[in-house]
Order: sequence, then structure tokens, then C-alpha cells
Amino acid sequence: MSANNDRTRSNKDFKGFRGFTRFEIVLGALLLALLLSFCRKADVPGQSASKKVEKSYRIAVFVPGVVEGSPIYEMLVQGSTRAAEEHEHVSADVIEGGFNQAQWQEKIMSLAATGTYDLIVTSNPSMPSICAEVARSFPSQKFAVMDGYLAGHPQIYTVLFNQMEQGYLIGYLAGLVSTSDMAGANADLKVGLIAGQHYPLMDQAIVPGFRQGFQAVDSEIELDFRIVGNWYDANKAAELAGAMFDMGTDVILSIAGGAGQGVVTTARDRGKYVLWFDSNGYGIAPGTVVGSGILKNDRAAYETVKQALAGELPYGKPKKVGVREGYIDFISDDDRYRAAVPEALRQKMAECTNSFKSGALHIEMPEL
Ligand code: RBF
Repeated sequence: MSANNDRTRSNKDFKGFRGFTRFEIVLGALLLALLLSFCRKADVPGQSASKKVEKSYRIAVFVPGVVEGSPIYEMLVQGSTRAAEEHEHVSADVIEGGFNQAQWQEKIMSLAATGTYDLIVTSNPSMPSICAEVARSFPSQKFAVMDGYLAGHPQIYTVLFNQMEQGYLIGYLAGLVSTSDMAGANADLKVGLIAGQHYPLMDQAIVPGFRQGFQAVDSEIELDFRIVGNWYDANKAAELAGAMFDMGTDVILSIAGGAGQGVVTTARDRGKYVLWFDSNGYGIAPGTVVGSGILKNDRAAYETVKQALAGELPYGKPKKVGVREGYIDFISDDDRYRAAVPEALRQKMAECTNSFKSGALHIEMPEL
């Protein structure tokens, strides 16, 4: 056989390697490549089958207000986007609803109308009913609301924090500070609370919890409770704080979003005290902010989104969490707290916090 004939041999006749046909070699190589690619996927650390979301999934994070100045919303955004970033095919768009509350429903309605979002995540006690209204027009739209409560709605999942416990903890410190011999404390048995607005969770859970807390220190202590009327007007909040200090209050709990800056400024000028509620506030004005609670809205949002991505979010079944479950706490491991508050008071505060953690103390949230 000539060299030329060799070149024109058909594939069938080709015996390239130890008697295998070219077809058999190509097939073998393909199978090997497939096998290797499977092995490589399984080797990637932390990439388990349950973590992978193959289908694309879009999330809208609706902030009812603005993010800046409101730690509870900063945490909502952080937790939701962190969960989304852990998945290749998941995106999260953050939409600020602004301070005009009358526009929120319409804004969520237009988000739902785009039909592009698998889940709308939001946070505050007024949002479950707004989402329920929108849900009537868009029966396949799903919602997750942090810091809210609604049972039995097949499209809406909610997480409610036990803010009576949160109010109690910070109230207990208010009582300790007001009855102490700290430089800014006076003999009057009066503590203050400045809130952005009235709403059922404020009036029926946070305020009663706060009251129970300071009255556990001294049952004679009275509350001066004032409302800013919005979540941004720092000048108005500063004015309110000034009037309260004039009338004998020496420590004010601020739950007023961006307006809280005004409370802090006045307290610092007057040598009085402020308590912070949702996130570590010691850095805002060391020596003036003498106590800080924490509400782990970031953890709640993160866990909620992860559950939704895994297809395991129990819509209609609200989650309720408090101190014992680790979503609410008092921040005691901060040097600025240790520097501002005498040891004996910190000791009492630690005992109070531990009673909630161990379950010795527990407050049931009212039906709102
Ligand atoms: N808290 C804020 O920090 N900033 C806000 O802009 C804000 N807006 C709210 C609007 C409504 C209608 C309601 C009911 C509550 C709002 N809150 C706001 C309060 C928030 O949900 C929560 O109760 C407090 O932050 C205490 O944890």
C-alpha cells in the first residue's frame, strides 16, 4: 500500500491508538472531560447544591423613607444585598420610597406592575397592610416585611421583633441613669422619649416596655413622651429635647431616624444624656449617648432572603423573635459605654440583660 493510499483510508479503517477507532477516542475524551468538570464543581469550597440558584431571581428592596440616618433601614439594605451577592444569578435593586408615606403604596404598586421582581423586601410596621393592598392586584407577587406582622396571607412573610423587651432593656438603663449620681443626672424622677410619629407598635409595645423598664428601677419615675411628626426634622427634635430638659428630664431615648441628631446636639450642649435604640450609637457622641440597644434587622433580612432563594420562605407564617433568639440586645461591650456609665450601674444592667437571655425574664408582645 502506497503512502497516498494510507492518507485516503476511511475513518473506519483508522487504528490510531492501541486498536481504538477515532470515534471511540473522541467519545472517551468527551466522557473524561465531563467527569472532570463534575469533580471540579464538587471541590469548590462552600458551594453546596442547596446554595446554588440556577434560575435568575430579582429582588426589590423598598425602603419606606430614606436609608441615611435610619440604621434600621441601613440594616435592611445590608442584609438583603449581602444574601443576594452570595448567588450568581440573584440581583437586588434598592428603591427609596421617600418620606411622603401617602406615596408608598403607589410606589410598591408600580414595582409589582413591572412583573420583574420575584420578591419585594421592606421594613416597618405599616408595610404589611400596604403590601396586602398591592397583593390584591398582583396575586403572584411575593413580599417579605421585616419589623412588621401579618398572619395568614399566602403572599406575605413577616418578621416581628419583640420590641417590648427592647424597650424594657433601654428603659431599665434610663431608670438607672436618672436615679444615679452621674454628673448630668438631677433629682427629678423624669425620663424622656422622642419618637418620629405615633404608630401602634410604638404606643402599645415600645412605650409600655420602656415604662416597665424604668419603673422596675423606681416606680415613681414618670415619662415625658414627645413626637417629632416625621423622621427627619432635627431642628424640631432639638427644640423638643430642650423643652424636656427644662422640665426636669435628664435622659432621653431617641427613636426618630435622622431627627435624632437634634436630640443628641441639645443633650450635648446641656450636659444631659441620650439613649439609642436600633444600632450602636456610642460613636455619635461619646459621653452623651450613654446606652445603646441593637435590633438585628440585617440578620433578619439576610436570613429571610436566603430562605426565599431556597424556596423555603413560609409565607403567611410570621416569625417572632426577641432577646432570647439573639435579634435584640443591649450593647455593653463598648469602651464608650464603660467610660460613661459607672460600674455599679453597668453591673445591674448586665443582670437585667442576662435575665432576658436566660429566659428568667420574658415579656409577651401584645396583639397589635
Ligand atoms: N424608623 C426610622 O429609623 N426611620 C424612619 O424613617 C422610620 N419611618 C417609619 C415610618 C412608619 C410609617 C413607621 C410605622 C415606622 C417608622 N420607623 C422609622 C420606625 C421603625 O419602624 C422602628 O419602629 C424603630 O426604628 C424602632 O425600632
